[in-house]
Amino acid sequence: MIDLYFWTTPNAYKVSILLEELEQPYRVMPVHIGKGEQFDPAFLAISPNNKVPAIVDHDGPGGRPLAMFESGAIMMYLAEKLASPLLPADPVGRYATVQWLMFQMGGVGPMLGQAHHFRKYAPETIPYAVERYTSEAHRLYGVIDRRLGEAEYLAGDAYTLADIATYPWLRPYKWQGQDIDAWPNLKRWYAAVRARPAVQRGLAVLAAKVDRSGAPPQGERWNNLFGGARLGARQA
Ligand SMILES: N[C@@H](CCC(=O)N[C@@H](CS)C(=O)NCC(=O)O)C(=O)O
Repeated sequence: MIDLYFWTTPNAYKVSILLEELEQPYRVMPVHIGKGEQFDPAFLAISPNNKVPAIVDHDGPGGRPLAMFESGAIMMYLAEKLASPLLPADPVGRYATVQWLMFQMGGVGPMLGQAHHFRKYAPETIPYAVERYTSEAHRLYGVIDRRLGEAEYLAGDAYTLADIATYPWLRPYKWQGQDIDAWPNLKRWYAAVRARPAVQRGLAVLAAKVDRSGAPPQGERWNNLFGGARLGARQA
């Protein structure tokens, strides 16, 4: 059995979608990051960077429990454990998948996350930051669109971890100031990924567990996510 520690964020959806694609049984454990639950010592023992997602695989290597954080590493571990074609065995397909997964982890996630932050969550509008991250999001959408103009999926002919990792980050494209209609190849891929039953299940299973209005966090919740409470929580 796998425990998935999550909040309803793109990085956590990557793992629930993958677990659905792999048809693995798992339990979902909410970590309310607005309330500061990511700083609980029990969670920090699993995820020392105080972020979701994290997993505990109670049937890890050697039959022992294995705790992991960082969504890309978790995805590679699960796909490799199950010898899934979502992480192809042949070196060309495998490293194409790893390459586009790293592109998501190092580029798409952090940059689009900053676009969310400065466009939606920042307490004041900082035009330089809004422009910087909105235009970087636009550039990344262009990279994805060009890639999907030459291949059906990010890593080539087959749907892989790279697509699962990227899709949840593009869902809030309006938050990032982007227009999906401007990118025909990306739009074709987006519709194909969204139509997958495992994708729908992976999104629904987490959303059903939490009561979330979608309104930007304020007050104490903002402070736990972005403010000085974060340093105090680590020192407590
Ligand atoms: N690189 C990490 C990023 C994880 C991440 O940023 N998680 C956010 C939600 S999407 C979080 O848990 N934030 C809580 C915090 O920073 O205290 C991954 O891909 O797993």
